Amino acid sequence: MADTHAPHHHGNRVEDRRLVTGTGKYAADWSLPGQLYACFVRSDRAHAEIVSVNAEQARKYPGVKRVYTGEDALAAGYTKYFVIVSYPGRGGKHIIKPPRPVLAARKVRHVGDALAMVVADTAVAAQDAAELVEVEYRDLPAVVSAEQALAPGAPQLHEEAPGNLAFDFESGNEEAAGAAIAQAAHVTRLKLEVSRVAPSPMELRGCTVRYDAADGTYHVHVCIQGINMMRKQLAAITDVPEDRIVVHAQDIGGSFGQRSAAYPEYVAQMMAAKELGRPIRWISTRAEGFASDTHGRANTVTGELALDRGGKLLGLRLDWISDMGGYLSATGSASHTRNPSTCMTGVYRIPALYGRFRLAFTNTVPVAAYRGAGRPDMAYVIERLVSQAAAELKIDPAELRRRNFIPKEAFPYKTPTGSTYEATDLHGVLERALKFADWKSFPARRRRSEKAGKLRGLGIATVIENTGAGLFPKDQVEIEATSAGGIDVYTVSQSQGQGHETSFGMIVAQTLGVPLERVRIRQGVKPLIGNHTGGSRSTAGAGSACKLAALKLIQQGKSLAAERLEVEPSQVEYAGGVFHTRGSKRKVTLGELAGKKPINVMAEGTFGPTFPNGCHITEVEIDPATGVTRIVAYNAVDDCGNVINHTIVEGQVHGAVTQGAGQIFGEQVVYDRETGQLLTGSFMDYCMPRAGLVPHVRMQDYPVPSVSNALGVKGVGESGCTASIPSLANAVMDALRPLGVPPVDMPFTPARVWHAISSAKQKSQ
Ligand code: MCN
Repeated sequence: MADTHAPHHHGNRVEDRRLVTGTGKYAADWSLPGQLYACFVRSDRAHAEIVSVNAEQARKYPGVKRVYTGEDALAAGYTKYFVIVSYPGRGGKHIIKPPRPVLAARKVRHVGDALAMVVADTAVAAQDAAELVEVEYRDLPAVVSAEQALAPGAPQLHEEAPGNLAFDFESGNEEAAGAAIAQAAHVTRLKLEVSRVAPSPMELRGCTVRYDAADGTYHVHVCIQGINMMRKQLAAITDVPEDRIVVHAQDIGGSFGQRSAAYPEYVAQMMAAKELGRPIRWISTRAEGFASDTHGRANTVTGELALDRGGKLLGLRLDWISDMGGYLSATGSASHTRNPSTCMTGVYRIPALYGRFRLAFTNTVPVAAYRGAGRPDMAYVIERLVSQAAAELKIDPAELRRRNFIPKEAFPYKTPTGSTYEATDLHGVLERALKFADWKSFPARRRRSEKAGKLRGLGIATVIENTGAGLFPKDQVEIEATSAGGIDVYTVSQSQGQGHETSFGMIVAQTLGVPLERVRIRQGVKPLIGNHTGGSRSTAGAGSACKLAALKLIQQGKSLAAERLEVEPSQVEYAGGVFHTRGSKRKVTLGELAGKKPINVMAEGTFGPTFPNGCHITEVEIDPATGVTRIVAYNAVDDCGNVINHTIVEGQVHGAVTQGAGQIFGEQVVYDRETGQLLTGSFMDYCMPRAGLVPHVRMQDYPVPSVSNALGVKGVGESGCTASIPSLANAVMDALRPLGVPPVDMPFTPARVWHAISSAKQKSQ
């Protein structure tokens, strides 16, 4: 293990006072003079032709300015959408992107599909009038499962996509994996479903658009993950030049991948803002969010893992079917093809790999990246297969992993699916975690639980993931040192709760040797090149550029100080915000140098990807009488490279573990199979995790510094999801297996677990 340690900081986040005292500024806090209010008319059925939209009554409603329909969207030409996949799939075929008018025209494809927009003086008038819009539909049969959508005879969503197949992608070597499976002494097979979930950040989605006719600029105030990603998409959809779109945002109340997209509502608002000459505001309701904010995961995967008798992994083949919903989202197709395929070998040396990834259209809300974006899904499949294989071969699951890890000397490791893992220490992480979790004495704990009438299970997951490479070629950061001694740092990453003001502030403060209080992080206010916050890349990317910019500031300060102190720059030394001459007492502070004119420096770089990895060991206790599962121990050891701020890292892991636990034990978006109605459209039906679900998450850092960036960090924002999902599922299966329960899938609700136990008991009688 590496002994390099970045300076640790244990302390409160500097942004928290603002955020918890109600002085943050979120999408709904942008209130513009003269603004009008939009309300969307949404489809109440899953799949139908629109015969007519009669807005006559709505138009007459007091306060209504205009009602827009799909025909307006068609007339404006707003029918494209932005999809980040640019690579070909099987046989060189490209992804199919059928048109998507920003207001559905002629056809609706999911419950919640927006087909008209009412604009009025007040939000209430807009809502009242929206209820007066009469839509005549011709119902079509609906399909809400990806597997069924790809089956012959399924209802067709888009003419352009025969068989509802949006994209057919593959990775690895089909022949080699096939041969390995055909010849292996043992093959473990599982069919798994990574449920569709609703990310549900605390802040509701919202947007206010102002059009400035004087210079033809749209000002879009919206919840985002970064100004550049939003502007690029809006420009791509509307053909408005990027320099005529200004995106504004300050605080974001959570996103988890869901806020990166330029949703159709925003474009419809652009259309109205220009035509009506007034700002247009729209704030979603929670129910609208369930039916129109992108969902996450939604994969059905058949996996086959080939091993020899000694438990050596020989090959892995996956048939991966992803549900994309009614339309492609910006990120979903990449999240469910390239993202999972880059880490398909997991932490193991598997000589033969092959994955086929098919993306299907269904009559459901579009699916996009959700915390982990395909990597938790992949980790779930691999780690369930490995633990299942261990059980079948009667090998300790930690030992089976140990035997198959990519050995230390093999790093940097080129995987059979074409990515290159940077160095880590898999054995070190595992051994530390086994000790941390007291793995060896589990049998005693299991017996204790048994005495109390409970089933106890031990789960393990050893995972690795790639952090996002980013859409933009580099990350720029600008620093401005002012005469008052302040250090203003500008980035275009966008914290949604990750605490960048603290961690990026620390990077700059530590590089400059000044107190954190003097540094102010400002996101998205200067037009710089750089990536949005996503793919756990902000620290490696923008964070690295922060460090480079601070170093550049010292360099620049030295030459200014040399002039002021009348010496050669080489004679100037710097420490703690002060430049002084070597051996003499003459000095000048950064603030004094910035006296007349602030000092500005800009630094940039291309960083990443990084490969965070870890081992999470969990224990659950199941009450066989009720099927209720309790997580009784959670132990995480994570290698996220050098740690900038341990408290934030722990918070990130804790939050993501809770989201993983939510998915494993209850969260699931459910559609009615016949009608395509959304059955989980509120928190009354959709089971959000509560604080009591997750016990104290014990976490240890195991830093092996990255070499791909200036800080030696690896991303951590998603690790907790990637590791918790397989670890908790493996714990449940470990508790159930002794009863003869066959593989069960998420969500492990009390009903499902109870049924699994009862049917196993019946069979054994
Ligand atoms: N950090 C650190 N040391 C490291 C790595 C990270 O101190 N070695 C700190 C960072 O400086 C930063 C935080 O941990 O404050 C997360 O950093 P990083 O891993 O670089 O991830 P990003 O900042 O790019 O955040 C994105 C990631 C993603 S992709 C999702 S989804 C997600 C997540 O972060 N969504 C979140 N965490 C979230 N947390 C909150 N509260 N809300 C969301 O919407």
